[in-house]
Amino acid sequence: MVTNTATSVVTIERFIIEQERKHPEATGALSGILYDLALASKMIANKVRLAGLADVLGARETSNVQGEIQQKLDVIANDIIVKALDHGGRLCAMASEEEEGIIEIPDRFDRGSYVLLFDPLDGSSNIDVNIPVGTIFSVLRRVTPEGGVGTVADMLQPGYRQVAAGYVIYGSSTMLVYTTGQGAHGFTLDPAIGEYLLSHPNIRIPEHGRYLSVNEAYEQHWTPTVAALIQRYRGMDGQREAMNVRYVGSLVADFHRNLLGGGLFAYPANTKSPTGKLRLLYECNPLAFICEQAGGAAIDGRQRILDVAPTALHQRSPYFVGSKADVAIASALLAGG
Ligand code: P6P
Repeated sequence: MVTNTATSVVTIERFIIEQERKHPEATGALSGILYDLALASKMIANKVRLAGLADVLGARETSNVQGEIQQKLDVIANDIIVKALDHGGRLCAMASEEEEGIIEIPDRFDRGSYVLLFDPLDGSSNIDVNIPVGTIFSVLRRVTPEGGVGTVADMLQPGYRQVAAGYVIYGSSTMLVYTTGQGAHGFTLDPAIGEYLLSHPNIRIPEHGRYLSVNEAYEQHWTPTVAALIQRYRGMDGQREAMNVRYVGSLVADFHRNLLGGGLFAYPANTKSPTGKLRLLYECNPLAFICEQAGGAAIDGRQRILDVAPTALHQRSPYFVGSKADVAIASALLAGG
């Protein structure tokens, strides 16, 4: 008898269906959102891969709500996601880093029970130099009456209410990592067949990190407590073995490396960014959900990120995310204020 040692081939669609079957009450709407996001990410991957050739590089003259010069690709990515998800009848509204207000579902389409928040192409300032960029998304169940238009109230929910979250990293390979609260799972795109295949089931982040991801250029802008914390991670006070500093400057790239290999990503508040730089609703919360599902943790310096009660769509937050033991060090030191 020949023992079959081949690794089972599981597409993301098959995996989503199997996950849905664990919830008899599921209507399939959330699964449909995930299918559509996977499709949109394949289309974005195609644009990112060809960026150098198809003259979509370089900044447009327009800027987004953050006042950042929009790279052509992040506008293209934004539109791909909106058009892939606006007609499925599963969402009642969307919100994007690239758009100041919420994105309504056109009257000609049915409105569903969920809202989608996303950063279509995070790290887009790195596009021209071929550094990995990413898409980050978060799904919440609406809190306004079914059937009506979605409102900002549907978006301003604490992160622990997320029903799904994920990111796509457009790197040496294209990977989609997502959670619906049943673990964090990674899928690698096989471009030859255009399918995402399960490559990293049940991701677990190591308890202690190898890598420290922080922009040390802001050192003189940190509070003394934050500076002491970073010194701790550097092994300078003898309380912890020194971590290797790895900082790409592209959140999804830094987060993904730390998720798989163990590490801590820190974007503290500083005098230039007094509330931090990263956006709570569509960057900090989704990555925190994934990280906790993988056994890690995420805080804003005072509390669990997923417990923060949002007050504005594009609000920023200080952010410490990664290996649980290293986030615990930040909690202990920063709790002292
Ligand atoms: P800084 C990219 O612009 C981004 O939003 C994240 O992807 C990244 O982690 C961060 O900003 C880098 O910010 O201030 O270190 O350049």
